[in-house]
Amino acid sequence: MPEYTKKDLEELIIGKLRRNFGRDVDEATAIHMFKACAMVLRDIMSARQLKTEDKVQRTHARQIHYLSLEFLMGRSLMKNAYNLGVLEELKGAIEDLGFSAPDLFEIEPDAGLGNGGLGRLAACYLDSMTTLEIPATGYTICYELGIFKQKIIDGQQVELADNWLPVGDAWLIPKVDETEKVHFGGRVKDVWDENGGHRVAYEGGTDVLAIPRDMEIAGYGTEHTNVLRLWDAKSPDPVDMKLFSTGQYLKAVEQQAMAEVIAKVLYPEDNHYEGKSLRLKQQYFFVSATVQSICRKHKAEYGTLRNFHEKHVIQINDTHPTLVIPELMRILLDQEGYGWDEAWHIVTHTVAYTNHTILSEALERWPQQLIETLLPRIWQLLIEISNRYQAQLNEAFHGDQAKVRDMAVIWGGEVRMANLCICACFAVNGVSALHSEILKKDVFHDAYTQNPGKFKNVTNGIDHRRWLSEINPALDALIRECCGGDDYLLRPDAVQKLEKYRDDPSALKRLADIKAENKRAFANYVARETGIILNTDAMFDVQVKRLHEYKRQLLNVLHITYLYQRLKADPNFQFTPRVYLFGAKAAPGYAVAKQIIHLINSLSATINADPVCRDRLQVVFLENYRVSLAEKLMPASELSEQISTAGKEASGTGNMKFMMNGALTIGTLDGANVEMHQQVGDENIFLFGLKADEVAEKKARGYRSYEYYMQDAALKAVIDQIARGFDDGVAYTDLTNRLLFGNGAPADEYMLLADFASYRDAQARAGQAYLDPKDWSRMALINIARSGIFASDRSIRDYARDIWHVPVKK
Ligand code: 26W
Repeated sequence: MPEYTKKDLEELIIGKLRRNFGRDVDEATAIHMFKACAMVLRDIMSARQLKTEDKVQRTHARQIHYLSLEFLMGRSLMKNAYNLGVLEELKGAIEDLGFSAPDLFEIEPDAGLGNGGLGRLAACYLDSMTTLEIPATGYTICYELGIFKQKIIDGQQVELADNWLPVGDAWLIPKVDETEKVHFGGRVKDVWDENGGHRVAYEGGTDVLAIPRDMEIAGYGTEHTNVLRLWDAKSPDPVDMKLFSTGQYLKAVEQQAMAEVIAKVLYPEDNHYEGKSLRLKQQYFFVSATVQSICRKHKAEYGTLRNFHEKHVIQINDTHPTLVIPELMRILLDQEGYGWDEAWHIVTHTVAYTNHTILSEALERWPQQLIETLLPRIWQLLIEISNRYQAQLNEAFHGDQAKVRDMAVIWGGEVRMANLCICACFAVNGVSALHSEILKKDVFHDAYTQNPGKFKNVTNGIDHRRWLSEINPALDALIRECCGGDDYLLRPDAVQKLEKYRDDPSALKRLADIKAENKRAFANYVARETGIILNTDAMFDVQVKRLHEYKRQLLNVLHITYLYQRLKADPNFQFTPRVYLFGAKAAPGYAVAKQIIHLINSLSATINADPVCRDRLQVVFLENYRVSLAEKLMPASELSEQISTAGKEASGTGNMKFMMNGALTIGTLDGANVEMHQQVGDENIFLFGLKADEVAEKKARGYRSYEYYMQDAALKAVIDQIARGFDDGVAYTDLTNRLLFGNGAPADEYMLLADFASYRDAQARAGQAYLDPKDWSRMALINIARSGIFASDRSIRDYARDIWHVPVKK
């Protein structure tokens, strides 16, 4: 029996409409209605959150603070109703009040406060930490504009602002009384008191207010409720009255504008570092507000920070929040008056670091000069940390200067954030088995030899309640029937029981029917939104993820072009009909990525208009790929493209979403694909391509893509055609020159040509397998049955056991 009946919810919604919007139901717009529903659920959650907070206080439990510049939350109405166990009641209430529940769910804007994998992972982890009853808080910036909205105009990406707050703020609770002040710039002065005690004082500079806007996070099957704290930036003075009264109107509001731009927009670069001063301001603003807030609450509770590290873990999500290290030092030294050693002990027993990428262009290296002017006190502390560490390294490596240089925190006028994390954190983890091995063997090898115990692995996971049960109700129903009820919602391993049905014709038929129905539903959606009619009889072959060269969307394009040429040359060419679906945002400044999007659209226009491709080959670029689109697409997908150059994709999490929804994977042995392969075996996945060590070896020996081009006539024909272009007359010689000659980068840096033949074979194997629907369905069932290990509940249990040392719900 749910705590709230349909009738209860109706009354609460009507009350909200009246009190907050001054309207009765018959005058309410859909937006009013959405907001009223959100606020009703918000109230339920916030009452529970107060109880959770009381309990944490009473039990003095150890808390997790998950710091991330990105939380890609997506929509929350259905999710929260689901977790609170009132989804059916809410739908009923909405309908009774004269609205369509599906339409209302569609009105909610995605909270797109992230770029891709890293941000979505943080969102899944919040759900699992809460469901497992871990006292945890997420922290991020309340960006006014989330990840840009993508429009495709004349085949090319155009970015539009994503102004989500006017509707999305229904979930947020401002906590003005918990405002913190963050200081920038100015000068540091040493002050000695009469006893010779030393203190620092600041002269000049500016303050920015950080105002929390809290989002409540409901767990599933528990009353435990956590919070995602989103910091908004405001100037302490609305206008500078002195300037204002002397007629300098613009100058008077300048400072306010400066403060408020900090929370204006999410940086849309994924896996690419740019040393922008505003980005550094964002990082420090967010980190400083967070640490101050944690310390303030801790002191109110315990009266001291001496036991801080016993009560808190600060998890650093990639290096973006690394300044938390010197910021906590600053508070302990300057505000609490602790000595260096005690402060350092507390800090280094509090912070833990997760690495999410080994791409060198993603490594953050902040220029000294930027930090020095923007954060003078932090700079002093960084120098001290760096000097002490360097002395330690000199001793440990007996003065081996090459090693000391590689591991240094400050070197050549730059602060290397990853090295700072390695130096200060009590745990460092990668996000898949392969990735964690590469960190130990390669990226952080010397640090690993110094302190092997510090290095851990936690393979990523996804919130299976959202990414399976909620978005794929038909599959959810099948699993419940086969696995003895809804046990699997809290015990994801229970999906294993599905495997008993691997040879049961009726179960396999049912699974195939579910997929077919989901394909039709997705095709209907695409038809409504775009007018494009997808061929639901063909295999849905899907590659959706950020556009990046290492992810090799271009390899997929090479292969589609190859199929097209075969068809043109021989209209009787036999192959399994495909609908190739792409979805990808390119960072606005990433020209090559934008050209690849343009190319996909050129190819798509040509193929879709060519009668020879009718019912056999279709290519569609889905505009504005985002969480809410992924939720519609995953249940309809049949082949999952996970084709990055081995060694480059830290883990991937889209791969797991596809697997759970019964798509088979075509992929390289990269990231978590390796562990997926371990689960399902050679027979249930389409592997191809060089392995990570073979990639490295080939590179070392001198890889020449041109030789593949010259030796494989089909490949040559494909590349030549792409260079010339398709029906729209746009030539892509920039891209093909990059593959053959480099154009500034190493030629074919990501080894598409080396993997092309192997990829083509794997595609053919997948096509062949699809021709036997029963066998395909059997492979899909095995994939689903063995996907439980990729639930984020498992990941969080790993973190809790191996890194955080906190208890979790049994
Ligand atoms: C400073 C610019 C920048 C921005 C974002 C650098 C790096 C990032 C992220 C760390 C990139 C990212 O999202 N990495 C992805 O993290 C996922 C979650 O662990 C992994 O599944 C993906 O493989 C990894 O690419």
